[in-house]
Amino acid sequence: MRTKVGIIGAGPAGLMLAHLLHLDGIDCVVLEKHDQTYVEGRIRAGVIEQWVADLLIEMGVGSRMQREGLVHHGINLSFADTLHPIDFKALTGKGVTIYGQQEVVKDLIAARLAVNGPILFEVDHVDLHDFNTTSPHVSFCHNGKREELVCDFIAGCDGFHGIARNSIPAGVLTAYERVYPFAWLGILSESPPPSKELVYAYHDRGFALYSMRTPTLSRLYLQCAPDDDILHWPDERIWEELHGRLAGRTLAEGKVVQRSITPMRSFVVEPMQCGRLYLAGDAAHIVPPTGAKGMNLAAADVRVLSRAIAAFYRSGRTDALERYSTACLKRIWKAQRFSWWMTSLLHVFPQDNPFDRRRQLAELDYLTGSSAALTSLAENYVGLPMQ
Ligand code: RFL
Ligand code: PHB
Repeated sequence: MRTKVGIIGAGPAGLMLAHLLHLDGIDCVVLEKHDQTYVEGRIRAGVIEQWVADLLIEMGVGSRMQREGLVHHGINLSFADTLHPIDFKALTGKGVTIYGQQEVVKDLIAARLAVNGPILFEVDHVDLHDFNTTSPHVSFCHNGKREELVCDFIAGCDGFHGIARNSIPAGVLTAYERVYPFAWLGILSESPPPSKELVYAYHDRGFALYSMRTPTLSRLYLQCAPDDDILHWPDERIWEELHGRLAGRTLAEGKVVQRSITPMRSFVVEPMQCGRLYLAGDAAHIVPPTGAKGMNLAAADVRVLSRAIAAFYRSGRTDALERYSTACLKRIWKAQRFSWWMTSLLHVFPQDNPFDRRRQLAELDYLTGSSAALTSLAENYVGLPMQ
């Protein structure tokens, strides 16, 4: 098999890259470890920055999002028994769209299949070769047969636990990491959310987030211990904590249809490339989900990468490809800073003492009383401008 770009992973990064390249007339093959049902059912992100929503529409894959997505113009912060609305529209003129990541993935897979774009599910034993030459190739197993994909470029879009980053020889990458002393327990519940806008709650019992997918389907999160076991969280305990951490609103309970625990980390590798292998999305960086930036950063990386690859095929120029990491990392580090700040502001850190709690409350009080501080939160949340 031969193609121009071999893409490892059919998450948001790999699928968006495939469609952007297709729109530029550049062939690619997507290789995915799991089956289509699994990939389309994986429940994760929900918040799409306005420029990403605009890009999906421009790419011709945004019509269902426009129909079914919920446009939000703000969030609420909850602390000291009070709910504080923050109006992004008034502060920045922009908003965000709430639309599940798995719906974006379904729309992108449908678009890929509609143009007969090659996408192989359930591939195994993926290995990357010779990416320090002009003729890299990927070996893998599919339907019990060993296959070889020869390409000009490889895009490692295979997430944090993928193989692309670890295929790069030792000493090339520098990793920067912070692991947080807590995790998020997330549920999907067949019940209406407690507020029209998302609620981010700081509470002595720990952080909680009240989000949604539709007006009758809630996505709810609780701060829990990093080594917590989902078996220790029967429905009654989950609801008791969700009620207890929410100020001034009643929360309807519903059938819990999904539950999982996600560890929290900040992680970046530099550079995000080695020869003709380019890392994009979670393969290169992880943010704690408090800032809702992960999928949006994946979109930013692949927009930069697709343009650099298109410039190469148009004119033979390699300068944009050489600058790929530098161009992406400026935005990534700002999103890291924002995600770390939101996380530090809203979670209870086990090692904190009463002074730290008072300082956190003072910061929340300052934030909600200062239009300068609120504008800073709002412009980061809705997404900093793309260069
Ligand atoms: P993905 O989505 O992990 O996709 C990687 C794909 O690669 C496949 N793969 C392989 N394929 C072939 N060979 C191999 N050896 C392979 N190894 C892996 C995998 O099966 C998978 O299909 O990475 P990608 O595309 O970079 O996308 C990143 C996003 O998924 C992630 O950043 C977000 O989900 C993060 N995130 C959020 N992001 C937002 O922008 N807004 C949010 O509101 C938001 N909330 C969240 C989140 C992530 C969460 N969790 C569960 C981590 C909330 C949560 C709870
Ligand atoms: C979600 O709806 O899943 C969600 C919303 C906001 C976040 C993280 C996740 O910060």
